[in-house]
Amino acid sequence: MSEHKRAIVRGVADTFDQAVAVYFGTGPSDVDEAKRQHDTYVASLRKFGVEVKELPTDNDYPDCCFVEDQVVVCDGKGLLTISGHDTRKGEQDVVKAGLESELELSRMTQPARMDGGDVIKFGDKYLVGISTRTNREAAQQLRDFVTPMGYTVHEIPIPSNALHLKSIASSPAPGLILAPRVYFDENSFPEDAEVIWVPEEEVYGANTIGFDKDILVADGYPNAHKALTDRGFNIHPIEMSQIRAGDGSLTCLSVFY
Ligand code: CIR
Repeated sequence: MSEHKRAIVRGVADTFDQAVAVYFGTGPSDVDEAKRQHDTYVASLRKFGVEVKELPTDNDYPDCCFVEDQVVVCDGKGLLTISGHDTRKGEQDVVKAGLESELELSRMTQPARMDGGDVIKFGDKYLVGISTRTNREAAQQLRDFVTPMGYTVHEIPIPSNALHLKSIASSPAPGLILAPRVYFDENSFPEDAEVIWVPEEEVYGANTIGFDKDILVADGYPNAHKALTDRGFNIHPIEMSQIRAGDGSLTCLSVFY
């Protein structure tokens, strides 16, 4: 059974063309198209049976659709992060309001800085990217949060040419990781992980969301798609070009709980 049953999402702001964009492009150029792509994303989650709660957007926060960065969820509890980018801290109030009736919430404390895009739940482990947005203090606070629930934390250094762990990797199914080799070394992932390496030029295609045998993927990454279909998965590509232009991937647009 997929772990992806309920999710929050947040609409694309009218100001999305001012989103922070450093890695995948120079910023969104067509906000209406970004909104259409977001609508298709939300419809796709619903198609896979996810109960989706839509939170109001806020034009004061161009990046506010990327809800994933604001909280990390573990077994009915949520740990609110301290955003790794100062302009994004104010996005959290609405995320907190949307989740506080659903989850028991607590907060990280300074000097922790974390974006949820650096966290992959992987069986009984949380893989945590140590990046320009997420520091080791935050990894330790996440460890303190998940250890009582029976999980461990595995830290992974993220090279400076990538935003988050999930900008360059995902776990489309239990035990499986999809990632480009060049961003990682042989010790990056846990020993028991089966890693499918995708070509470097398809790094964006490494971000996926799995629903058992069905996998939501970004359109336009044929080698990543083939690697998944060769393993018997059904892939469901959606257009992400304008979301990508704001450095966002599929996972960034939702928090599953
Ligand atoms: C940022 O730079 O913070 C946003 N423009 C993109 C955040 C993407 N979030 C994610 O990968 N989890």
